[in-house]
Amino acid sequence: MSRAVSGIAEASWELLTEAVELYRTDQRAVRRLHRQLERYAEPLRIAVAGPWRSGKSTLLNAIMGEEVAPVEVADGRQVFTWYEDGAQPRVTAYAASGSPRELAVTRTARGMRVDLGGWRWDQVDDIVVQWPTRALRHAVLIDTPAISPELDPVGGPDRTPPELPDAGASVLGRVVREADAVLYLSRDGRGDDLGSLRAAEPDSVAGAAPVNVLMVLSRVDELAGGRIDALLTARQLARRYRRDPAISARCLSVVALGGLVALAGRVLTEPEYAALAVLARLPKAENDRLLLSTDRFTAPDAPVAVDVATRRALLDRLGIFGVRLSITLIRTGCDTRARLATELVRRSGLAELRESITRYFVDRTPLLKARSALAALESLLRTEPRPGTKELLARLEHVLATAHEFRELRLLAALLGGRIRFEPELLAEANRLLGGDGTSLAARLGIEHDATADELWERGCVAVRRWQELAEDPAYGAEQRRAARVVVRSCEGMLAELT
Ligand SMILES: Nc1nc2c(ncn2[C@@H]2O[C@H](COP(=O)(O)OP(=O)(O)OP(=O)(O)O)[C@@H](O)[C@H]2O)c(=O)[nH]1
Ligand SMILES: [Mg+2]
Repeated sequence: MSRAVSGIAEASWELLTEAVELYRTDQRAVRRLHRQLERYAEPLRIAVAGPWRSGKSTLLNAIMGEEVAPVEVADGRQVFTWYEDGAQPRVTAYAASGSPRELAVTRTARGMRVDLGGWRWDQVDDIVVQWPTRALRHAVLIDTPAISPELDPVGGPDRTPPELPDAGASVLGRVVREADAVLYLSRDGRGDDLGSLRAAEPDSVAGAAPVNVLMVLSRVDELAGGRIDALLTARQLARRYRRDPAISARCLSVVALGGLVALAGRVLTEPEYAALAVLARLPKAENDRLLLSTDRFTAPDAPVAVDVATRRALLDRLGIFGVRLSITLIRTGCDTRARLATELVRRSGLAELRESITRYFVDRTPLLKARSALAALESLLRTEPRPGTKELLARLEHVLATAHEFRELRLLAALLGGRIRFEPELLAEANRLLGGDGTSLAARLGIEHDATADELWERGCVAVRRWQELAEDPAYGAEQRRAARVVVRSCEGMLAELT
């Protein structure tokens, strides 16, 4: 843990332990606080949230590299499904009352079906899936129920959403209380629910540290009418959104993901590849006709040597865009299952998503946990006032306002959102020094991982001088100079780590 980060972790821990003392006569409050303290030792919790059918479960599977999600729950039930690392696959249900219960599981083509064994669905709040995979080593992923009934923005055969009685507000409330960070999926990039997510947080934390959300443009293969360059278009769109102040004020970054293509790449089988290869051998004109629509592709009398059941299965696995893309890729050199699978994953945007999760979430684990703890403490202090809570609240606000780690994140967001401007080169450097390209010393100083301490020191000194000068340069406005001072403080923190 870097020195800078341990600062905020310690400060928040201290406030929580003082609150335990303050509320010692209130068993419920003390339990709440202890639960928060326990979370410091647990893995980071990342919720996958978003509108109905935005691709949440598919994204989870793509990350895990297996079709595990969704765990089928009764329609309309607000169950959170937690995926955590475990030696053996195991599924446990948790209810508000009663002890946890291990569930029998059947794997289905689309995830897992569980047998509640005598419990009713309305008794279950959480299902915990332990699954042996490296992807869960540093974080717990939470599949959450839809928070709004977003109707298909791109047209298509989706059925109508189930009734979501007040679901949005209650799911958002739980996401805020229980997750440290959020992957927010949106098919159109509007992110209407992001404002509600902020509104569900206690005021001081929401205002001082608004940055624990990554927006994922999802199902992007359906953009651009499913044209072969849809994924590329989506990446450009994500880049544009990143620079949009209205969006960057609400999330750390925006990444584009073709979830279905990513998952297909991770689980593609030899028979699936073989069927695609047969299609790829058709004359191009015939292929184009066949792939004009899903109806044509799955027509029983289509003149192809791949039976209709297999074609339907390919469509389920890849979507019409994925089938088109795969055929083009096979034609242009992806001539084995492994090559095609690798190329599908590469084009899907999965690597960028995973990198962003590492950079913005996993690398900032202590900070995000401190943020969660402070949010929980703030809401307790506000809802259950007693002598002494006012003072503690003031100290909490002081920690939020002065902790350098939060200042860094606020400045990063302001720079990304264009609210504070510098010349492009300086902007890129500030972004890097503040940890926007990764929080390790090497990443911040823009130097190879195996750099010596002397090289790092040298770089740090150059950076600190440049930003000190900038902080005093009258050619810059007050806001820019203030920003430069925050960058100086980041550099000083790095130099302190090197001594
Ligand atoms: N074309 C395309 N379809 C996708 C993609 N991701 C998911 N889908 C399809 O969209 C439907 C919903 O996907 P899910 O992953 O279950 O979405 P969800 O957000 O978990 O849905 P709910 O939990 O019901 O709100 C399924 O039929 C998926 O196959 C994608 O990247 N591209
Ligand atoms: Mg789902």
